[in-house]
Amino acid sequence: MAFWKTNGFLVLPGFFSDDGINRVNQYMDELWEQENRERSNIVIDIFVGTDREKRVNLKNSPQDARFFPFKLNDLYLESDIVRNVVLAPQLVAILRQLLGAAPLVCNTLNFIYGSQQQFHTDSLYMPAPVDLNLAATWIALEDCDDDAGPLQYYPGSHLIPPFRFSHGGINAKADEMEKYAEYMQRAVESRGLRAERFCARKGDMFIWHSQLFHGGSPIQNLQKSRKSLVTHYWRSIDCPKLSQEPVGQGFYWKRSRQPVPQ
Ligand SMILES: O=C(O)CCC(=O)C(=O)O
Ligand SMILES: [Fe+2]
Repeated sequence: MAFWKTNGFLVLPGFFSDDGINRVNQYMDELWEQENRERSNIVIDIFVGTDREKRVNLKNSPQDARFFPFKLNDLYLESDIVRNVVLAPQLVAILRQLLGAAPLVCNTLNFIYGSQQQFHTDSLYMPAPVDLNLAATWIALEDCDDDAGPLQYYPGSHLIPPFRFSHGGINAKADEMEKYAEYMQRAVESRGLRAERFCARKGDMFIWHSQLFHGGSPIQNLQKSRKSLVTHYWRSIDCPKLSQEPVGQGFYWKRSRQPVPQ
């Protein structure tokens, strides 16, 4: 807890056994098989033939989307293999301590390649319903080399007071993102913070705080995958209006799928 409070993250080496991880990888591979793809309701953010990510239904995505960076959204809604990993009782016990209450899965993301996502705080995109009660986990589904675009982060950046957008909140307002980035850059520099990278081994887990400034480093070698499972958690008690299901002493939000632009 002391390390978490000072640094805003935890590294748990070898937290998951190969068995659990292999089941997720096998499930992921099977998803791309033609008949499973066609039957699925899964929503994917792809980066093929577009500068920015584009949200589409997996069944309508180009066949080669799987060979380029993408995010598969909310597989926890589809598969108890994923649910049982992201709400494993030993993990739930840790999240209960960090959040001070039972965790609620609010989304999951599956990556094969690095995200190359700019430095950000997750409260921009899924601010906790109460205070800063959000935590996220990054589970390595394989070893990650330094040139595969590892997760990067500034230890201690979670203590930077959140940037306030003109609407008064901390969730992103698209036309003020430059101001946000300047504010955060100045804040990490004035505190003398230095970015670190998480070059994980399969089964390792990284947990971070709502306000940890982090992103995906550039992929130096496009041949290299970097399979990972990211989960964002709120607190169950902070979300009395959401439909929740229990697993492993924690909960998941039985949400509707991310809307796909027509
Ligand atoms: O895995 C990454 O590169 C970044 C993922 C991330 O920042 C997120 O999903 O919140
Ligand atoms: Fe993030």
